[in-house]
Amino acid sequence: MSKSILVCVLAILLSWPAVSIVQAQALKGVFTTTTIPLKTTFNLEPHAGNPAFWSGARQLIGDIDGNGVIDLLFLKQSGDGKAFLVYSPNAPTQRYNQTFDLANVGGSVAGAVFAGLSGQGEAPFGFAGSPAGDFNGDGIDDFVLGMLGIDDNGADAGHGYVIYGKSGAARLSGSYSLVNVGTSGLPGVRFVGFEFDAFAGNDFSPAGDMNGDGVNDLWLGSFAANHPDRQSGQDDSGFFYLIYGKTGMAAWTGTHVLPDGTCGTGGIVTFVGAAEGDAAGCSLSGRVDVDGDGKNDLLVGADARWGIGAGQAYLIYGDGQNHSGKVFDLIDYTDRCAAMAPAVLDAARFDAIGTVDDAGRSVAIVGDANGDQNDTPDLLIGAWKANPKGFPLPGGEAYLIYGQGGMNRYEGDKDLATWALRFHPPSQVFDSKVRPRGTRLASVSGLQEM
Ligand SMILES: [Ca+2]
Ligand SMILES: [Ca+2]
Ligand SMILES: [Ca+2]
Ligand SMILES: [Ca+2]
Repeated sequence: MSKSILVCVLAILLSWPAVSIVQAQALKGVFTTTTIPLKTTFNLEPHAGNPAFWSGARQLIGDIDGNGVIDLLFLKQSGDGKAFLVYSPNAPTQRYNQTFDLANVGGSVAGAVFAGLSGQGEAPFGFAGSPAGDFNGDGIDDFVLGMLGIDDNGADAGHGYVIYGKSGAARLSGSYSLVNVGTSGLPGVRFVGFEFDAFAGNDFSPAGDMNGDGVNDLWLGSFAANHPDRQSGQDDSGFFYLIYGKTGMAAWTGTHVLPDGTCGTGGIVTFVGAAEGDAAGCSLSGRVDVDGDGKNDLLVGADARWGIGAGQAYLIYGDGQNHSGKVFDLIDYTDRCAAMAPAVLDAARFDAIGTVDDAGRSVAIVGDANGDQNDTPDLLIGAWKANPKGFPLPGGEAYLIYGQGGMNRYEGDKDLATWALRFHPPSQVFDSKVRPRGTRLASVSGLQEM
């Protein structure tokens, strides 16, 4: 497989109003240039309050209607939250140099609108979305939405909703409520955080096929869940999950509460953060083979926002095995469920430079940024509170780590000060209008050609 870099964005430093649709809330995934509507303009729905409450995410979400062209997702955090799925027309003449009004999505603009759940406190905050790949194996791409503040299973337990794409006349169109995900009204599945303040659904990433059964799998974050050894209610080590996609009659549907760290939940692998306050799973980027062994890997942030705030990111190498029901602890990457000969993951950890950097707040696996032609993807890690120049308020910093494969792949603990190329802003850019969730030099984004 030949990979070449298309886009490697160390974006950011964006303040309202420029933040509108270009804010780099992770353009995750693997897409081809011919499918991206590069010149299309979208008018965001006006909001009476603070217009900056758009999450600003313009995501390439996958081909959700199966017409061969990648579709787009826009997320809005204000009010009760909304997600706008916009289908890309087949004809390039219809796709480029057009202006669309998102208020017309589901009507004159082909697509569908998904409304959040009202009356649930912080429900809209953090409304996240991501491609899911083809999670039910029917040949059509699916996508996932998150509402981390949903109170269904305790306050702020959180939800992740996988919504299955459909093609032709059956494609999703019009308006939907996320209440119906997992029913015949809106085929898909709802995953629910296992406890109050778990914040499930804070982030996602498509995983590709991690267990070799031919069906795409999904990464799901729950970045304030408490470590199973320390159920103090204040621990917040964070969890993330690998959920294996299933096909045919076995495909996921209905509602499922995510595992709480106990062993044996079918179809799901649990990963628990190493230390109190780590926020493991705060950002996830997968579906790319970093070390060149033919198996997809994961870059995951644990920015320690609930703790001391130094932060780190883990690179976890996929091994192609089925780990259904296991619980891996990031302390030693070892399965907590096996009394004898437990499985151990291959992994590396990249540690923050400063003590309050929140390193790992945003992560992305990107193309071969240094052009060394070794076909090895590179890594981006954002540290939104880093302040290397000593500004009155931190401007943030981003780190580029050149990928290494084969015998040279990263193992063990690595210091970002040694291993990363550092990018920081020339002047302090803090702006009170900037969104609270990552517009300093902390959001990182990448795009790679297959
Ligand atoms: Ca499409
Ligand atoms: Ca599908
Ligand atoms: Ca799979
Ligand atoms: Ca790999």
